[in-house]
Amino acid sequence: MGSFLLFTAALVSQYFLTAHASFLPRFLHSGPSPTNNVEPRQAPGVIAASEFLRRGYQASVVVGDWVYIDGGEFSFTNNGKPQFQYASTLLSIDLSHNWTNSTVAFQSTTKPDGAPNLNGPSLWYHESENLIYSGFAGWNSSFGNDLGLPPLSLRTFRPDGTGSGAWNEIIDAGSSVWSQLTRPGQPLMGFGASNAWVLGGFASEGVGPDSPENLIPGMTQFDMTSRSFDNSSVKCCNATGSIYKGALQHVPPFGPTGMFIAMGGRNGMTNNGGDAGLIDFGTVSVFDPTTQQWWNQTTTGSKPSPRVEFCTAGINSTSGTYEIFVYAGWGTNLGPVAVQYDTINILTLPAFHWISVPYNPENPRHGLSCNAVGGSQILTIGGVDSNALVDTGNIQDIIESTFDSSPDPFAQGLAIFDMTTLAFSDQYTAGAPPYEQSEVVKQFYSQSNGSYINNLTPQVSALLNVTHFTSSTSTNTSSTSSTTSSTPSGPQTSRLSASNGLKVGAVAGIAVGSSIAFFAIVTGIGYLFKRRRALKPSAMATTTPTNEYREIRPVFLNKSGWQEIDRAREVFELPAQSVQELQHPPPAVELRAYPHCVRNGIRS
Ligand SMILES: *[C@@H]1O[C@H](CO)[C@@H](O)[C@H](O)[C@H]1NC(C)=O
Ligand SMILES: *[C@@H]1O[C@H](CO)[C@@H](O)[C@H](O)[C@H]1NC(C)=O
Ligand SMILES: *[C@@H]1O[C@H](CO)[C@@H](O)[C@H](O)[C@H]1NC(C)=O
Ligand SMILES: *[C@@H]1O[C@H](CO)[C@@H](O)[C@H](O)[C@H]1NC(C)=O
Ligand SMILES: *[C@@H]1O[C@H](CO)[C@@H](O)[C@H](O)[C@H]1NC(C)=O
Ligand SMILES: *[C@@H]1O[C@H](CO)[C@@H](O)[C@H](O)[C@H]1NC(C)=O
Ligand SMILES: *[C@@H]1O[C@H](CO)[C@@H](O)[C@H](O)[C@H]1NC(C)=O
Ligand SMILES: *[C@@H]1O[C@H](CO)[C@@H](O)[C@H](O)[C@H]1NC(C)=O
Ligand SMILES: *[C@@H]1O[C@H](CO)[C@@H](O)[C@H](O)[C@H]1NC(C)=O
Ligand SMILES: CC(=O)N[C@H]1CO[C@H](CO)[C@@H](O)[C@@H]1O
Repeated sequence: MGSFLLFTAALVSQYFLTAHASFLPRFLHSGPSPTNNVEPRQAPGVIAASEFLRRGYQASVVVGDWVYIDGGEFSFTNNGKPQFQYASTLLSIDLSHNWTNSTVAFQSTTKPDGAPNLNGPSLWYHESENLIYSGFAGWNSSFGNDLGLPPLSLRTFRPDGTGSGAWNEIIDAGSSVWSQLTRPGQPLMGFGASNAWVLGGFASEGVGPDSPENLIPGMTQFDMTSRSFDNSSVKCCNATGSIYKGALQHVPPFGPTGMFIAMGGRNGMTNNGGDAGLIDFGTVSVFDPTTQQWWNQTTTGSKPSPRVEFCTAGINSTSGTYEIFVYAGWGTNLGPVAVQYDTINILTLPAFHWISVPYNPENPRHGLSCNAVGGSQILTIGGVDSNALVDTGNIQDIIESTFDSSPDPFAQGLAIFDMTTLAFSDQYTAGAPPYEQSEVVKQFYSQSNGSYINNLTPQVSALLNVTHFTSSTSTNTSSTSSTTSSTPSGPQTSRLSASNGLKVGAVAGIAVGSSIAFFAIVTGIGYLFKRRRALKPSAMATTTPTNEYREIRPVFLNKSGWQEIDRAREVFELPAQSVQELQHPPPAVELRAYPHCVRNGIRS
């Protein structure tokens, strides 16, 4: 039951033999390097805007005046040819100065030998120590020659206030701590109040989420103060199995010690196509870290369609509400059907009401990260092309197509979205004034007269009754507002770190980057579109997918698709190894039929 047929690793290794011959050497690079107007690859992971194609599956976190970006993969052109690589350094962007998409500068900081370069890595900030913890979650990149998944270990990075910092291994690979733990791929993760929470996911070293045994049940807590892990069997989220590829958003101002909201993603195994397994946003799950209990909460309003690998960013308003912005992601089909997932929906708390932001979907992306970066701004980073054109059934080709079908229309993959004006903005503005609700959010609260309270689960309502807003000016929550000094995630004042006087925390508390990356799962029958892979930079910008489909081919087959498999073999002479099981699926695309795009008389 529920196992899926995947491509073989053989196809993947074939790719590495043929396509990575022209890799640029990895740089040995020490220290930060401000990199404006960079050469194509002045430093690892830093690409000139003119050569940049895509970035995806990274994680990002805001600490003080910097956003730090770790892990993931990127692509760029070299003499017109696409190149693919995993990120091997820690990048950072200065948030203390204004920048535009043409003036933004990345810094690149080397990582120590042995520090893993993972897709979808965990980056948890512990404010009281000014340390970022990394190394627990994630999986290995599909690109580059660093193939093995490094063993579990835990490292800290101490930001130095200049975009760089110092690494330190605090739990090495030999520790007995790891004997009880599995590195999770694509769990739902969040941190706050000195704890990180890791919900679900699947075993990174296993065969991906295609097999039930490989899904990780329960939730793991990492206590950043005692540096200890605790694995509990707590269930969440209307999930029959395990959950992954969704978001766990920290909401500091509500609840005795804040709260977390799990939303979206995938639930356990997927059955026979459709959107089975995708978790509806009509119910979100509320986690109270104090009692470690989960509660279901239904939502009202205009929710996002079910999806995976979206990003979230949350922010407290000056009106005593907390807004969570859900951006992009995909419904597990590549191609034109993915364009509709270029959306932004706001979940406003305490009402648990969705408001959708009106704009034309045109830049679908998934595997991106988002951070609230001060004032009303969200910085969105990367995201691969969900409207990718796929030319073969080769899994590596499919992965690459999401990196090279089109250069990111956002220069350097970066965009700023203003949560008050609800528009993408031309520039990042340093020192912007505090976030205020947009008109639509204001309007909702003034019209609801507090009637949303009737929709709240009693236990959630009780949590919402404890708030930590510094100025509850025009709030219309029923809050008995209390500023609890024992709540690290509550209002923050600037503080000095012991070592260097770095000002931290003002932004970090509200800026939980959520990199919702992806992993191979095979969920049905995929029909892929052939396209020319010879990538010409001039042509890329104006790629019109529908004009380039030349051929379709069944690729991924699940058990309910046995007939299709047989048919596929007859029709396409699919190589036998194409339907064997992968030892370790590459972090790949989820594919299913594109019924409306059938060409050449072949139908699903
Ligand atoms: C990822 O790591 C696993 C386990 O070390 C390995 O079997 C697999 O080949 C790697 N995959 C890629 C695409 O590098
Ligand atoms: C937590 O424990 C369960 C049961 O032993 C195990 O299946 C799961 O893999 C553990 N979680 C992690 C993240 O290791
Ligand atoms: C949440 O909903 C699911 C599915 O209806 C249910 O199994 C679970 O027990 C509920 N959780 C709580 C705390 O009510
Ligand atoms: C749980 O999922 C089922 C099936 O998708 C749905 O009918 C039900 O309403 C969900 N329950 C909650 C509490 O979300
Ligand atoms: C860069 O910003 C300018 C305005 O400063 C805007 O017109 C343009 O569309 C942006 N370009 C990209 C690629 O994001
Ligand atoms: C940054 O941009 C804002 C908004 O455009 C502007 O008001 C401010 O003067 C700029 N700051 C600097 C130092 O240029
Ligand atoms: C809120 O109150 C106003 C005026 O008192 C009324 O017009 C409106 O219908 C009410 N809205 C709801 C949702 O009850
Ligand atoms: C929350 O506060 C409101 C107003 O004080 C009160 O009516 C309500 O009963 C409280 N809810 C819970 C669950 O305590
Ligand atoms: C919002 O949260 C930030 C960070 O915790 C805090 O500094 C700020 O005072 C809060 N604003 C309000 C209005 O509560
Ligand atoms: C102005 C306004 O909307 N006031 C409402 C605030 O919320 C309470 C319920 O907590 C309502 O009773 C008020 O009418």
